[in-house]
Formats: sequence, C-alpha cells, structure tokens
Amino acid sequence: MPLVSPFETSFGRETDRECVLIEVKSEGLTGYGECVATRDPGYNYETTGTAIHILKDFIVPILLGRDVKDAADFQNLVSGIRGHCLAKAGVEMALWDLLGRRENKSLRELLGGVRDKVEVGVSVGIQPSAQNLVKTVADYVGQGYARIKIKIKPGRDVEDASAVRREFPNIRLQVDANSAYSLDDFQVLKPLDELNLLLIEQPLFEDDIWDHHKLQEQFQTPICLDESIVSPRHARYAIEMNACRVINIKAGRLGGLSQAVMVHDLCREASMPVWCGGMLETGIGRASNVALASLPNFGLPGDISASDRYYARDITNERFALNSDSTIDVPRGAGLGMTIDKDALRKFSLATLSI
Ligand code: OSB
Ligand code: MG
Repeated sequence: MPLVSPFETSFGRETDRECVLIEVKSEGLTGYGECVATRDPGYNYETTGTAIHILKDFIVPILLGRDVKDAADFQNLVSGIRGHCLAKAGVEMALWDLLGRRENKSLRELLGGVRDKVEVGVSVGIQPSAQNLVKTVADYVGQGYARIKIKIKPGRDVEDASAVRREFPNIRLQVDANSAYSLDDFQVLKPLDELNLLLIEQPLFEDDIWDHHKLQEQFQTPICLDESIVSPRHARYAIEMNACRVINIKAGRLGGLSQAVMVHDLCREASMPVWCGGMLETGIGRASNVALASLPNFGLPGDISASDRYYARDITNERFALNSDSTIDVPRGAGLGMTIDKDALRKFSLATLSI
C-alpha cells in the first residue's frame, strides 16, 4: 500500500508498506487481523516473507479445526514456536475480532479499556534537511497533533531535534533512534538531555537492556524501550534493571494483544508509564491499537495518527480522524469494529492464500 509520504528511519526508507492481512473463519463468522511485519527485516528480524512461512507451515496447521477457548489458549497452542511474535500477534488479533463479533462486544470492552477516545501524536520520519523537518512538523502541528515524535540517526540527531525545539518551545516532543547508537556515542547523545524531551526511544541495540540501564543513569530525560521489549519477561527485566522509565507497547512485537495487556499490567504495578506504538498499520491494525490504548495505564499519547497521515486509500470502510483535542475515537462496534473495503483490498492484493 502506497504511503502518502515516504517514511525514513535509522534502518531505512519506506515508500509503501507490504502487509499481511489475516482472515479467520469460524462458526459462520469472520475475524480480521493484521500482521505488522514489513518487507525488510529492519525493525525486527521478521518480514512479510517469514511471517507467511510461519503462518502457513506452523501456526495455521495447529489451529485448523481446533476449538480455541481464549487468547491464553491460543498462546499455549503456539508456545512451541520460538519467536515470530509478529506472525502470532496477527492471528491473535483476528481471533479477538472473531470473539468480539460472537459476543457482540468491542475489543475495548474485551480488553478492559476505560476511554472513549485516546490521546495521539504523530511519528515524523527523517526529512531531507532540518529545515524540511521543521516545515513538516509545523504542518502536523497545524493539523492538531499535540505530540510530535521525530526519528533520529547518527548525523541527524541533536541538530534536527534542536531545530524543532527552537521553533516549538512548548510542544510535547520526543525522539526515536531505532537502535542506531551504542554506549560509545554517549557524548553525541548527551545534548538531547537539554531539549526538554518527553523521552528518548530505543537509542541502543535492540537486545541490550543492560546498556540502556547505564545510559538512563546518566540522563534526566526518560529512556523509553521499544525494540528491546519482546515479552512480558523482558518488561520485567527492564523494570528491575532500571533500564528505562517508559515502555512503548506494541502488540505485534510482544506476540499478541494478550501479551500487550500483561506488559500494561506489569508496568502499572511498577508505576511505569506506557504508550501505544505503531507500525504504519492499515485500518485493521490501527483499530487494534486504538482499543489497546484505551486501557488505564496508557498515560502518554500513542503513535496512532489519523488514516490520512498514512494512506490515501485504506482497506477499511471506516477511517480514523483526528479530533480537535488531539485524540482519536475508540471504535464501538463488535470486535475491531471495522469492515473491509473489498474493492480496495482487491486493488492492493499481491497474493492470497487460503488454508
Ligand atoms: O519504531 O516506533 C517505531 C514505524 C515502523 C517501525 C517502527 C516504528 C514506526 C513508527 C511509526 O514510529 C508509528 C506509526 O505507526 O505512526
Ligand atoms: Mg520505536
């Protein structure tokens, strides 16, 4: 699906998104889920290719013809498959949608959400220049986004962030490095601590919780972990090691909404604020994110923007719009509360596999 504008991060530049959409049929009902794997293994080792392989050869054969009682039962059934969280999460999402439709309950109700609308921000990719970035940010601020996240990478960090901060002294601003630095870059990163940022997201290696602890010790600004938190266990490690002061929750990275709720609950007990990350989802994945972000401990605005920030045409009939208070409404319909625009789906489909 073509993005309305290219999205550049420290691991690459995307002009379109390859998506794996999952349709699960049971008892005459259909549930939809989105696997957030991308074409290239830049954010995570999984790709759309590995996800299709794991789905087709391992996850689906376990589920076919089986009675799956709930999310815990699903997690138990796929527990023999090591890793591949993005693939598992896509199926779990479809099962939640199916469950909601059967019980006539919204995903928000099923997960225990407490809000009708959630606070959101926008994640701005690396632009050709700092000047360009300031212009792009100004455009989003003009649209009503009250929290801005900018992507950084070596050579495009302090200067970019400072330029945005100079232009917008009071805006809620945060940066995301997507694992582009090591502890040796401490001197390069340290000036970020003077910019009154909400948080610095995943500066160091994706598997390095301990070095984030060392970095956090020397920063006033909260460090936030994204890539590093791949399970509730990893969230506990990060809490116990004081590796961060905020956690970005993505159901995909954690292996499913049920795991995301576990991390939410764990962080609530530890008084660690969380917020909902994004993966440039279609309307399906976005509906899931919005419902998840309605849980009580989501205290910071999510990377959940209006549909028009991502796609001129989405695959759902319903589109998400930004309210004047920088929020997005939580869907009320059964399950994800979304319906598929069949024409759009046909138009964008590269391949279909029926099992
Ligand atoms: O690190 O949060 C990230 C998109 C793809 C992969 C990783 C990330 C992101 C974003 C975009 O920041 C968030 C969004 O969906 O708006
Ligand atoms: Mg991130």
